[in-house]
Amino acid sequence: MIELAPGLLLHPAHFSRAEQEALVEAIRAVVRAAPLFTPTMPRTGKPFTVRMTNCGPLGWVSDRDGGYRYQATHPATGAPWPAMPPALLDAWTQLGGFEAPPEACLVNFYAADARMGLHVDADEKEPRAPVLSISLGATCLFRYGGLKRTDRTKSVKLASGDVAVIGGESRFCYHGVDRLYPGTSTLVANDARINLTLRRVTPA
Ligand code: MD3
Ligand code: FE
Repeated sequence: MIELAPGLLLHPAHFSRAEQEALVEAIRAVVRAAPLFTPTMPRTGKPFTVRMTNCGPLGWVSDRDGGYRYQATHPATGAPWPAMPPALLDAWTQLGGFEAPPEACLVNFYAADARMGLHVDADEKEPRAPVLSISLGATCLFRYGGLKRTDRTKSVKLASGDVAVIGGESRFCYHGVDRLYPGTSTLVANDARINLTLRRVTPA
């Protein structure tokens, strides 16, 4: 385990190749039940380059009229989100260090040219709970800074099987994904990357 910043813990290669393959299979089943959608920015309606879906009781969505929010149903199908795979709940129990279970697993699907701009995860109402992030597929260049957008940033590569736990003083730090590195993993086709973030949304 590496402490990148106070409360920002990186567990390199936490998941074995076989465990990563099983996670990808579980996420494929989630995507069959809850198809990937393209979120859009509040007010402007500008599309994200990352496609998303969710599993668990709540899911994160965003569109021009409704803005960023958690809701119990898929924005296109209206169906409840599929259950969280047990392996994800196990990872939260092992690494999350928080008494109550996660309520949302946001699935981010990055095609080779997708990015995520610098932002803070602030839509959750349990600030004591960490965000647990699982990287699968292509290595990415991840950027993280401080509590202000203008604070100096550092960068770290996140590889397939790595888990980051973002809590404590780092929970509301700015972060984003600058780029993917092609040819770094055979786990997901076409140099794509999948990121899973487990979140506690309501007060425990
Ligand atoms: C560092 N996802 O979905 S996860 C997101 O790789 C998101 O897809 C990125 O940011 C991804 O909101 C990064 C890791 C992460 C999450 C929250 C953080 C890192 C963080 C909060 C503070 C600092
Ligand atoms: Fe984030």
